[in-house]
Amino acid sequence: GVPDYGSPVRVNQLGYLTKGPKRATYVTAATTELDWRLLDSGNKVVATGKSKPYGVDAMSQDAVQLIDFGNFRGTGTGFRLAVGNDISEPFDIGDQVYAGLRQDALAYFYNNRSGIPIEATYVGPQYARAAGHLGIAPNQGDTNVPCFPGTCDYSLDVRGGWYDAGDHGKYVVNGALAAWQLLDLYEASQGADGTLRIPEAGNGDPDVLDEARWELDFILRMQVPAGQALAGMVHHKIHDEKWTGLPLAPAADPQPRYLYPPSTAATLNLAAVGARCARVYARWDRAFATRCLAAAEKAWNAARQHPALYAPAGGEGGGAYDDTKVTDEFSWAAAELFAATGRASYKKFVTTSLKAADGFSWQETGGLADLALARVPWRLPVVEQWKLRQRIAAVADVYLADLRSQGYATPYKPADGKYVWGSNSGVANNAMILAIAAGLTGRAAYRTAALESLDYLLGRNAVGLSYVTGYGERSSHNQHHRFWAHSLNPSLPSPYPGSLAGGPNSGLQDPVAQRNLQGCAPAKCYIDEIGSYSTNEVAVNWNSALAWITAYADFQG
Ligand code: 9MR
Repeated sequence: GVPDYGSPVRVNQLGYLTKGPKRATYVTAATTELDWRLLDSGNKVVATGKSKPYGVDAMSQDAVQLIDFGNFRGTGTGFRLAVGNDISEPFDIGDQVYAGLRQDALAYFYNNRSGIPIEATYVGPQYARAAGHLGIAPNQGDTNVPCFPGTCDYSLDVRGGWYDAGDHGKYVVNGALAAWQLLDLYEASQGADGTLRIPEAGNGDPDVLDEARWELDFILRMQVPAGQALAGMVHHKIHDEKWTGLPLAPAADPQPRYLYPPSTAATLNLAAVGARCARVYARWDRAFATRCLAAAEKAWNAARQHPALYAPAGGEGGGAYDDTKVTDEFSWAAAELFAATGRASYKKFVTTSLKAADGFSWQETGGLADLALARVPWRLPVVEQWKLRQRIAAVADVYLADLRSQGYATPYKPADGKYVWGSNSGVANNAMILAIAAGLTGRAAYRTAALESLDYLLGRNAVGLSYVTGYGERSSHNQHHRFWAHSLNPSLPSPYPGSLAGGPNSGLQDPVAQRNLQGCAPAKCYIDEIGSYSTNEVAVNWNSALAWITAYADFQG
């Protein structure tokens, strides 16, 4: 049958900032301008205007018109936008629209912690669960995890960290990226103690740093100990021997778990995030900062000695996170180590810069070198500061043009016309780059575009869905997750509010997508079913992107 995309009037179903952009997209075959009405919660018309014909949006194949109600200055809840008889989902307008999501996007991480009970005090009774993977039967990890047979002969205590996604694996490369993004979020928009509902609230350190530390402690445990052949290198990942079925609570996972061989990429991820850790925690916990830097430098030196240990594709029981190009990881790690220490010996290894076509992801980290330098401009000569700003602005210009030129405004527009696995993180990460460019240059258009990117994630898109659970009248709520598996077992909860779905993926890389989405336009290759892991999974490195950009938006309100 024809999928239900809800109202043809597509809006940000959470809401719009009083002093932010306010645009919507209307799906219609009409080619002449149309009258729109903004209705308040009492159905009173509070603004009117004319839509702008657009034509067919390439990524969705939808014929659309654009609506701009940015001149409206009122605030409130329950607004709706109408064209003829078509009426949008309701939304708010105010300065605080992102305050709740900002926190819930971060609550994702506590909910997905390994090695600690998730307590009702913080998340409510529905979401509480026993600690996973503390070596208590039937769990076989993670306190004494052996290497995959035949790869080495020791075991490590690698408890803690966050589960990657819908599965119970823990992977260094994207885990490090997610932790890095929370540390960067802290630097960009600060954040105080006592703002999150986590056990560490009230300990004196900002909560977002406490949350990031849960992962950092795990990543540090993944480093090969002194005395071993590959000392200082970092195990790529730890996960189950075989893929487990759904649903399955972490504490009920009976599979053997293994450490998979160290990789240059994982090692450099520790070097990068460890260096950032050292810089950010210096004023909060000097001992931890010192530990982070020591581990980061050890990792850097080990990676220099073993520059081509690549994680292989394929395998059983966990994601591959394979990568055979690590020049970008070397460069990012060097930039973070330079940012932390100021040493020229690191700076000379910074060889990459931000590129619009790449943005950044767990696999492509070259652009992060520029984002690292952007946090420590005083370490650069004035001419280099200027060049750095120019480079980031040039990328922001591309994303701005991409956003302005699409029917559903988004800074994500892949050149090959194909949406990738986790495309929603591409949207959020590009929005982050726009926001950083706005800060560096003071150009308002970048800020506007960064904020408008959130409209796409929250409902102004080709499927008329907010991709964030619990935010919006129509929102994703069947994401692929072994514990938040309500659609498979009604006694289990739905995803925690604030969980971002991976989003449209042209690749149709799972059976549910293959059965339901044949021939889909890129921006419509999405299905809110728990079995569709290639379009509808959650992941730490996607929610970190959401957390960053919602913190920014909240700050702008
Ligand atoms: O985010 C990853 C994406 O970039 C890859 O294309 C995909 C296939 O290798 O894997 C994604 O990561 C998944 C990981 O392999 C296993 N845990 C869930 C992750 C999110 O779907």
